This record gives sequence, C-alpha cells and structure tokens, in this order.
Amino acid sequence: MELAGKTFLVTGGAGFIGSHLVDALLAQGAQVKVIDNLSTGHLHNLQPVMDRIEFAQASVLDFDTLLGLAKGCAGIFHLAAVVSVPLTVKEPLQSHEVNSRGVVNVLEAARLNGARVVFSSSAAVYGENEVLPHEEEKPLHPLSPYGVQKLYGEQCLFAYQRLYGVGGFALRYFNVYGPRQDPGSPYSGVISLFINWALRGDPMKILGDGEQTRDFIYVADVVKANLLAMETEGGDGVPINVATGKTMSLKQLAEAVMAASGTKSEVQHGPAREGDIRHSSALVERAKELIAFQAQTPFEEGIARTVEFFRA
Ligand code: UD2
Repeated sequence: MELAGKTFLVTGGAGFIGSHLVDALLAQGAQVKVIDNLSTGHLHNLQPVMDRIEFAQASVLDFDTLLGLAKGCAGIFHLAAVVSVPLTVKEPLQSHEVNSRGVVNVLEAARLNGARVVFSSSAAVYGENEVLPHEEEKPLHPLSPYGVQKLYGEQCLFAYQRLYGVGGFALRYFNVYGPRQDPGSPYSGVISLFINWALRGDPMKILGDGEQTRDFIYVADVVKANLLAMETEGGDGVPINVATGKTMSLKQLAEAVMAASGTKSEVQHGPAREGDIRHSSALVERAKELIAFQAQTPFEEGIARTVEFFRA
C-alpha cells in the first residue's frame, strides 16, 4: 500500500514513539489523525505539526470517537496503552481495560472501515525464557499483566485477520530509545534516565550488577518498521520482532552514555528490580523476510542524537 495521499489514525500519537510516527507519516505525504488521552503523552510532542493533523483528546476506550476517527482511514497504528510494565503489575484491572479492550476497539473500528492495523506489541510477551535469542514462533510465557495484555492483542489481530481479513502486523518492540522519551518516572526507559543524570552530573543508578543485557533500538528505526508493516501486504496477522539483533550490558550502556555526553558520573549500584529480566535478545530474520525491515541507526549515532535532544 502506498502511504502518500492516504489517511492514517495513530492511537497514542502524542507519545514518545507515536509522535515520531506522526512526523514520518506527514513527511511521506499522508494525512494524519491522532487519538490520545494524554495520560502519558504530551501535546508538546505534536506542537510543531498540530495545524497539519486532526487531534482528538480521548481514550481508545471511547469507541464512538475511535470509530468516527477511523472513518476514511486506510490504516490504524495502535500505540495507545498503559506502557509501564510495573504500572500494569500495580493496576492489573485498569491496564487490562486499556490494553486489552483497547485493542479490540481498534480492530473493530478497522474492520468496520476496511483499514489495516499495525499493533505495537512488546518483547514482554516472551517473559523469562531460557532459550535466547527470542524467536517469534517460540512458546511464550509472559510474566506481567503487560506481557499478557500485549499477547492478547497479538492474538486478537491474528483472529481478526483470519476471520474478517483485517490486514496488518504486530510489532514486538525491544528496548526503544530516542528523543522525546520521557525520563519523568523511575520506570522510564533506562537510556533517558542515564542521559538525564549524565548531563546533570548526577550518579547513574544501575539496578543490580549491570551485567544484564538488552537490545536497544533507536526510535526512527521503530517508526520505519511501522511504515513498512503498514505498506507491506502478505503474511499478515503475525508478530514480528523489532530489534537490532545486537545487545549490550547496562554497564556498557552507562559508559556509552558518558562518552556521548562528554561527562563523567559516578556509577552506583542499587538492588536489582524485582522481576527484572536478565537477558533479552532477538532474532531479526522475520522482519527482513516479511516487511524488509532492518534497523539502520548505529548505536553511537542514536545515542548522540538523543543526548543532543536532552541537552536542548
Ligand atoms: C522494557 C520495556 C517494557 C517491556 C519490556 C519487555 C522500556 C522503557 N520498557 O523493559 O515496556 O517491553 O522491556 O521485556 O523500554 N535500569 C537500571 N537503572 C535504572 C532503570 C533501569 O539499571 O535507573 C535497568 C533495569 O533494571 C533493566 C534495564 O535497565 O535491567 C532496562 O530497564 P528499562 O526499564 O529501560 O526496560 P525493561 O527492559 O525493564
């Protein structure tokens, strides 16, 4: 599907990843509508493009508003969610509503309008798996309400594809970082926290021994995966890992952040986060095969751009 000239709805479009996606869609010549209840998104993320989009401050649980916005859309990018894993542990019921019913509302709005859906899922669906790297076809053992809710969303998408022909993919994001990531809570992405501390000269807090590893992917690459997943028809309904295929430890990350910001902070170690996953790594073959996606941004470049953003 060609994106230019078509209309797309981005749920959670005022958020960290969603707002970058809105920018990219506009740059491609698409028309964009956004639904966001601003629970964790910020209007300032959309401020430069506000006069070029249609914005509704509403929840994806407001089905009538969602359905109205989906009218005339070729596709829906579903990013709106309770995005913090620990928050879903604290509030399983409220997050179940938003994350589980939200995805069904989106799929239903898509079905009624003949739109495709690209669903933002998460590596959280894998849980703690002794076999690494994570491969899409492996058995899943999510360990948080968040992981269970994302898996439910994936399976709803699969069923909607088979039952009603709603096209699209579920994208399993690994650890996303970049400009506009909000460092405002202890559960914010670790890169945003580290950069914030480094620039202030505050100590960097590593939770645990720092030998845990993650696959950090730059936000522009995640946006690219979304665009390709919307454009590419065929193989629809299945989940796809969105990762770089490379990992680094938290210790290495702390060093890299200091190098990029030209600062020297003390590294402090605190107790490991309860339920923290030790290692996370991804096979990235399916993304290449199905949607011709490969992460492009070298880590040094991504981190430099992110530091620049936080400095400004
Ligand atoms: C990421 C995703 C989450 C889910 C999960 C799936 C983010 C922000 N979260 O959780 O949504 O998809 O992956 O597995 O991308 N850490 C420190 N110091 C700090 C904060 C964190 O050392 O001040 C450590 C933390 O203990 C963990 C690592 O950094 O080992 C990454 O933490 P995170 O919260 O950025 O992301 P993660 O992997 O828990």
